[in-house]
Amino acid sequence: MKVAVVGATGMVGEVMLKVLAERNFPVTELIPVASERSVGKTITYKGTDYKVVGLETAVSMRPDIALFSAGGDTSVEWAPKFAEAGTTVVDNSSAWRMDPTKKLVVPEINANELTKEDKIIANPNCSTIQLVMALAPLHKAFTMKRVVVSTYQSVSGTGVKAVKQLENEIAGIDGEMAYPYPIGRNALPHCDVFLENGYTKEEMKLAQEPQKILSDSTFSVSATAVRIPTAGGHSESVNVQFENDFDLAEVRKILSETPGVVVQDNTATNSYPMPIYAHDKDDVFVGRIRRDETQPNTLNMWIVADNLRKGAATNTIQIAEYLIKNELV
Ligand code: A2P
Ligand code: 11C
Repeated sequence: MKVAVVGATGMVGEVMLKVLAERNFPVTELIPVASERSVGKTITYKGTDYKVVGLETAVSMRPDIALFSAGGDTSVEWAPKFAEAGTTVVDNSSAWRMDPTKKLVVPEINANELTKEDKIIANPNCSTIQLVMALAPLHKAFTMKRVVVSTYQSVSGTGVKAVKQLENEIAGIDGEMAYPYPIGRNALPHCDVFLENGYTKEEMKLAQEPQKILSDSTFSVSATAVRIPTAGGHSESVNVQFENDFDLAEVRKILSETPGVVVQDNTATNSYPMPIYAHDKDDVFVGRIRRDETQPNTLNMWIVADNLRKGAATNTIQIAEYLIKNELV
């Protein structure tokens, strides 16, 4: 496969290259793509050097697959140009996620929706992916009615500038600010921009994307998204009300049998998911599984995943792997 990585010099792009190599993705020719600023720079992939090219050049090279993580504006303008040239685009930006003509895919849940006609496929938001990975099998078993989620999101979700802000604060250096306030020793109830309804864009992604991925609008999600000073890995406190009652042992069994989900839940040994353990792993970790004692049929749990891996690069590459395996590309 001729594979273009659009945004290859960025935070997610770099992880994409790492995950492609780790998983032995069938790359016959790699096309690293970035902005004009980076054209001509060298990227090393599996010991071979590749020159970064611009978007125009990349389209003319007609890759089989283009993995996009270069921001929404780049995706809006360029994904259709690649698609017209016959390339299948898997896009990690928010540009196409809620477009009714595009599929929004978490492979473990709804890759079976994909067809040869899908030339632009959307990868969900990082905090959505880890949430639905745990919710989907439980929804199947007990039917969700309402989810209340509060997130604890790492600075890597914002990008390089935010990682630098945290590092500068720790080192006591006055530098450029990615957030309106210090992030070290702080928590900002503010991920992405505020919207007219008082929610942030991140919170609305959590409210809307799960319904599309599960093809079901009979349940609702209410979200509060918070930025905390962790370097990598998003955490979520999740309260789920089901239509039907459940048994906690059954919940643990279902989750532990779900591919891509790892149950880490033993209070006797202080075993629970944490960003430092989820870091650099592809699984979604679930723990603190317990009954909400204030309301029938309601569960509390804690979900952690590496936002740059399963939340972004890994999920995108798993979609591409599915396309190849099923001869859809
Ligand atoms: P560049 O490094 O040349 O700026 P991050 O999300 O970490 O900020 O990375 C964004 C990625 O998207 C980088 O690889 C960046 O390239 C790339 N990018 C940003 N804007 C454009 C653009 N207009 N055209 C192509 N690539 C872009
Ligand atoms: C964050 N979820 O952590 C964001 C990052 O829509 O793909 C990814 C934004 C997106 O702030």
